[in-house]
Amino acid sequence: MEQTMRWYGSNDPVSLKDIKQAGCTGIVTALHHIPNGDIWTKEAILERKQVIEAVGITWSVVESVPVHENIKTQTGNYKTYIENYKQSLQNLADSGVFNVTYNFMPVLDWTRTDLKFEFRDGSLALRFDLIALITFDVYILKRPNAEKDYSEKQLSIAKTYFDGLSDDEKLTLQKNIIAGLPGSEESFTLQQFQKHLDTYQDIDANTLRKNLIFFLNEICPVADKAGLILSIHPDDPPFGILGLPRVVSTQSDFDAIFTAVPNTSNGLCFCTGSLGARADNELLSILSAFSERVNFLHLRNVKRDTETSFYESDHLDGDIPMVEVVRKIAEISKERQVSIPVRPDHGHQMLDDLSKTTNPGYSAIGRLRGIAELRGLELGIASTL
Ligand code: DNO
Repeated sequence: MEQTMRWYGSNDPVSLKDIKQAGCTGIVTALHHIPNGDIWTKEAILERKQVIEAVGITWSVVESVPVHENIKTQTGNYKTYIENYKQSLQNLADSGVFNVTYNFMPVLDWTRTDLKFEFRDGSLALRFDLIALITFDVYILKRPNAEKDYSEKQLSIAKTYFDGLSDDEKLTLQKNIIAGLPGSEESFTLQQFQKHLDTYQDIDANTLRKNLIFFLNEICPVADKAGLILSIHPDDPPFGILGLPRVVSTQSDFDAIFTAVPNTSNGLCFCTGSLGARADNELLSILSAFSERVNFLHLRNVKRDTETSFYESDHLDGDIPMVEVVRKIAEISKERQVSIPVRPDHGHQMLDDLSKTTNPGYSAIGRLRGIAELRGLELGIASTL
């Protein structure tokens, strides 16, 4: 695996030199300052590339070139946004950056309800609890008809939970969900958020899938020709939230995507933490089924702790069989003769980072621990192959 870390640009409290010292040879980054939907110019791409290369490392993966909401809903100027997307891809390839990640999650990118969950060793982890999400949905956002999506039991547990929250805690929950986690390019007020949800009123999973396939049929030929590989990131969490449709959550979702658009550039980002939040996702089976199409790896573990929640555990400890996953990746890499870029996906806020302002999930030390453990695991396994 080619070891990388995500870097958010010059505002990131973790520097390129820090990432290099963690043993990484590659960087995962995006031009976050460019508004969603606009073309990434060659100048802007090359400028970022030079900053990275000046430290003696390379820009391995773009995460993400965001997909404009109009493309997902096929409304407004979506055709222009698709043309812009193609141009950004071409400009990336012309600048020597060939691996591009994106997602097709409606409105929100990844979602957590608690950004400071105290892990058993005192470090802080990210957590998702459906009850907290229902609380937000029904009692804070007050989405019209939201109650219909939940059982009586869920609603009553959520009401008790809501009644126990202070005003500050309610605000924190709201912010955690809609103020934008690192990497998600959007941040909303309650009103704006509801307006965005409304645009999906007539869009069910079938329509969203159709829109994704339309988009892929447009961009994949451009990517094929330019020598680019694309990696769709799975939904996080991998099930419907807030009444929104989801189409990148399971093995059969991937099947539908790759069957409809078999182009060689059409690949996936194998994110163990996203997929593994769902007990019925067989990670090893997904990896085997699409072994040729895995272009990028996000390795982290999750622990499904109650019926409704999961938290991000240590990289080698949790419900994901990380040893088997890395063994399978080592086998695939050997067979394909490639070194697939990997990043330690998230890490706990720990040690000195506890007193610093860090991007949730993206502090230096927790990720350093993650990549170090994964590197050791891979070396150990490789020596047996
Ligand atoms: C969270 C990330 C996501 C992911 C995007 C990909 O930590 O895994 O932000 O990068 O969904 O487009």
